[in-house]
Amino acid sequence: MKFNNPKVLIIAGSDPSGGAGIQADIKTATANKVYSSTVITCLTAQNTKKVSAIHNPPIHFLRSQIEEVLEDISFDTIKTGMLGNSEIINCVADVLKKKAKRIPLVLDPVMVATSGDLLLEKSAVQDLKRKLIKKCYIITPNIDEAEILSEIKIKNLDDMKSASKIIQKIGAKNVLIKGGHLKTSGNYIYSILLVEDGSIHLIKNKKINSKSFHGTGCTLASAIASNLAKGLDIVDAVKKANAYVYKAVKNNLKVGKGSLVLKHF
Ligand code: PXL
Repeated sequence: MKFNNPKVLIIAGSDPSGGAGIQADIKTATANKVYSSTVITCLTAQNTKKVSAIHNPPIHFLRSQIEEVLEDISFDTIKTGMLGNSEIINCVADVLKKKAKRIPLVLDPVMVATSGDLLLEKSAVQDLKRKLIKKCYIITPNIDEAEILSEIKIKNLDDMKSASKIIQKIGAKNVLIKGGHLKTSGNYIYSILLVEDGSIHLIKNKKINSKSFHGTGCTLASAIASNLAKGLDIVDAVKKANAYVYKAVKNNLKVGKGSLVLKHF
């Protein structure tokens, strides 16, 4: 291990059900033995079934939160989750550009919740691309997000590879496209990791049969950020994070009436 006191800064939204968002991020970092600081971009009112309301803090207050922790603590990685709208994206991008230029950014381009509720205003996609994706070390879209970002339809592994190359051209150094939402038959889910050097790595997971899981995307991105903070290289960081999520999904918990949540312990 490169660092003996790894620290990740998480910039994301709150999910009071505890299944996704910043709550899932903290559980993941802790289970992976990494210290986490958390900047809250927004509060959501939600449970395992639905999101009913979103409350954004005043933008100057969001800025203060990020500036205060960055001024004090040296982070090894930063992870962003739900950013909500263009104003929030622009604020986060601006502070990171000024105060955290050299810290690797793990960007989960959160757009839609498992429940189907919209978590990013459609008009904000261009700012996400221009201001943050351009600067990130790794981006972790699912199929739907990868389609929106690459502007191509994704029906199979070849399409995933094409989309990953388009997204890398936007500026993301490494691109992980998660295949969980791909409508294919068979017993496996395939994800692909396109690395800086152009190599493509296939990640294969046995399907776990259940309706849906809440918080898998947040957990995966936080596990990647935690592993990078510990000094793992990108391929090992992603593979180890994938194994962590797989186990947490397999051991899932039913805490409410909707989606199942991940078991981090
Ligand atoms: O999983 C995406 C996500 C991210 N952040 C928050 C969420 C969700 C999904 O529900 O609520 C706050």
